[in-house]
Parts: sequence; C-alpha cells; structure tokens
Amino acid sequence: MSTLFEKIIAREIPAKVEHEDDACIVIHDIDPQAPVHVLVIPKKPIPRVGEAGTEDQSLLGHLLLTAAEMAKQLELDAGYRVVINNGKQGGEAVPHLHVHVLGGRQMNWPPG
Ligand code: DGP
Repeated sequence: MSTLFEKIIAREIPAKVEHEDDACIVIHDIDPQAPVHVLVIPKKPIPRVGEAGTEDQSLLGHLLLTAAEMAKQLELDAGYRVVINNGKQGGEAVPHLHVHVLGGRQMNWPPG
C-alpha cells in the first residue's frame, strides 16, 4: 500500500508544491509548526533515514541541499531549522522519509 507521501507525489492527494525535480518533491506542511514549514520528500519510498542504505548516499545529500535551497527561496535569511524524525519515539508519523524545513520565527532548544 502506498504511503500518504507517495499519493501526494502521484497527485492523488493535493498539496501545495514548492519544488519538484527527478528525485524529490517539496510541499508545504498541512499543519505548519512555524510561519514557513515545508517537507522535502524523496520520490523513492525509503521509510525513514535509519533504513537508508549506502546506495542512497547521493539522494540524502540531494535532500539536504534542496532543503538549503528551499530556505533561500523562501527567504529564511535569519535562520531556519532542518529536522528528520525517525521512528515512533522520534515523532515520525508518516513512514516515508522527509526532511522538515522550519523558519520565520525563533526556534527553541531543546526541541519538544
Ligand atoms: P513526521 O511527524 O515527521 O512524520 O511529519 C509528518 C508531517 O506531515 C507532519 O508535520 C504533518 C504533515 N502532513 C500529514 N499529512 C499531510 C497531508 O495530507 N498534506 C501535507 N501537506 N502534509 C501532511
């Protein structure tokens, strides 16, 4: 069964798309936790970063570089946070790897 994000990639479920290329899609989060909150999602359905393999090395790099590019595009010049939730205790709700990019407000530490 395909994940929610596979359905968004296939345009079976609508989303506000900020960017798309051969390897990933970037959408605005439906429940934003900051004024800007986008998700960088690989088209390859890797469940979580802990299940990525060495064959995914360049894809993982691409996701981070895309996250930084999105932050520039969305004018997060004052700073931003990049987050990957992994597994249940990590707070991962959708079992398809995604990189959160959050900005537009002061981020706190430690995170909740
Ligand atoms: P995580 O907890 O790391 O698995 O993050 C999943 C994120 O996905 C969460 O911030 C909310 C977002 N999300 C869940 N359902 C939808 C949806 O249907 N559309 C969009 N755009 N985002 C969604």
